[in-house]
Amino acid sequence: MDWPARSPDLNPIEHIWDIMSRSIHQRHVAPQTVQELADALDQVWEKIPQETIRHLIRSMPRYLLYDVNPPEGFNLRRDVYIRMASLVKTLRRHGDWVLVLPPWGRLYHWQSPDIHQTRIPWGEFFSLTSLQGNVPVIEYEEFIAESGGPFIEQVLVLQNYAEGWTDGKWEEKVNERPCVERLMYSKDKQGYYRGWFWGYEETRCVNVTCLSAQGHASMLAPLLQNNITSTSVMLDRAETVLHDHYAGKDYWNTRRSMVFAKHLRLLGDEFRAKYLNSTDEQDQIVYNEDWTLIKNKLGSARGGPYLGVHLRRKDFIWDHREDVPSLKGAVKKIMSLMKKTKLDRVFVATDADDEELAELKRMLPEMTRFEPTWEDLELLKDGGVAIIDQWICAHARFFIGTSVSTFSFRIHEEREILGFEPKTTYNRFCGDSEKECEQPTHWKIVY
Ligand SMILES: Nc1nc2c(ncn2[C@@H]2O[C@H](COP(=O)(O)OP(=O)(O)O)[C@@H](O)[C@H]2O)c(=O)[nH]1
Ligand SMILES: [Mg+2]
Repeated sequence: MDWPARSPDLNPIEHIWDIMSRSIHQRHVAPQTVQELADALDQVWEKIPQETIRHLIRSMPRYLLYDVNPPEGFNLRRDVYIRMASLVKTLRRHGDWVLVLPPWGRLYHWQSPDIHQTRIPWGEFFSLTSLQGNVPVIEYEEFIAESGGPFIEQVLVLQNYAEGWTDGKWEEKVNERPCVERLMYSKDKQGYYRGWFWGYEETRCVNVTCLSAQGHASMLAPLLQNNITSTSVMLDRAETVLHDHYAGKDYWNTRRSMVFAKHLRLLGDEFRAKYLNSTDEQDQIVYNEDWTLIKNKLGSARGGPYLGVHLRRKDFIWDHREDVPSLKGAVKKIMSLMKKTKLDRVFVATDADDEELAELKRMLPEMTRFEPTWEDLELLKDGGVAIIDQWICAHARFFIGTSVSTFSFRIHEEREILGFEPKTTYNRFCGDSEKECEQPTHWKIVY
């Protein structure tokens, strides 16, 4: 290799470092190799000014990984991504941080039998180039490849404070504390920590500690920047920290960048055209592959000639929530909405079991559903089918969802991006005997 000439403002050590970090960026050298070189330079190290070392560390790529409490579903996880993207943006003000996307899998709701549903990369559900237009992200397998192996230096398990809020007073704080819950990581014979790591069994971790945290995501930035020198840091239970600014400009930028993967959008569009007489052109929906170019005025989108319904069942009915309707109650509402909106087609997205589905079809014969064949399902997975359902609901002329379902919330956001009149979006079913049936909040899009 030809060594570039040293620029006069760099001392020899800085010069070497400069070459090394450029090699990392160009993916010629793994950060591990650099670490080894740095170790070899240890003797001369002491002679380098502190300021230079700080500068050097800042110029190294660093990886932020994260995971979420296992029982949490797909759509809350999408929300946690927004919090982490925001944290990485803050971190990037002082260093070359990259967000590593936690592979999908082992979600409680993804129960379709006989299909492989772990280690699913984000690219199967979302457009990676779109995500990258917001913040640098890589898949976990890319992290393994470029960081030298399935090896995470530091896991920080986030938790609440054992003592709760002191004196009932809310304040933002973060401290290393003893672990409150049983640790989901254990040491192997070599002294490395092993854990779930998204089904990548060979992943090892050097150090696991617990961190009590109370506050917004970017509150963790100073600690990650100054107190931790590891190249790769994973935040487990990342849902513990809150949004930096819920529904602000940064929130919406990240949300807009979460474009569904193209094959899922295409399948959704084909279904709309074939069964619902709905195309973007007829529906007056302006769309662009590049999310940064979509700035539709609220009220500009007309939507396809059908009523979109998200009817959440399963765990939402098992604990007899009073804000969730009976099937009969839901059908009654759907029929009255069809009359009011003069729409004769209804698209239903639901997680209802077979028995409830049969009942629903009996009471509402005009309903349409996206029903994947087994082959489709094997290809798309439960997550892909859920996204197609969301996509079709997002294009309906009028939408009604289920109370406090993050699945419905994500549809609201999608419709907000497409430019629907809020009245056609922020609607939900009421429980059969619910007294005050408050409708969902309109979180206005910010550009
Ligand atoms: N295909 C499909 N899946 C659904 C629907 N409703 C719920 N699900 C499944 O159930 C999960 C619900 O969990 P989650 O995403 O956490 O949303 P929430 O529990 O409603 O807030 C989804 O991720 C889907 O896997 C639906 O209408 N269509
Ligand atoms: Mg859930």
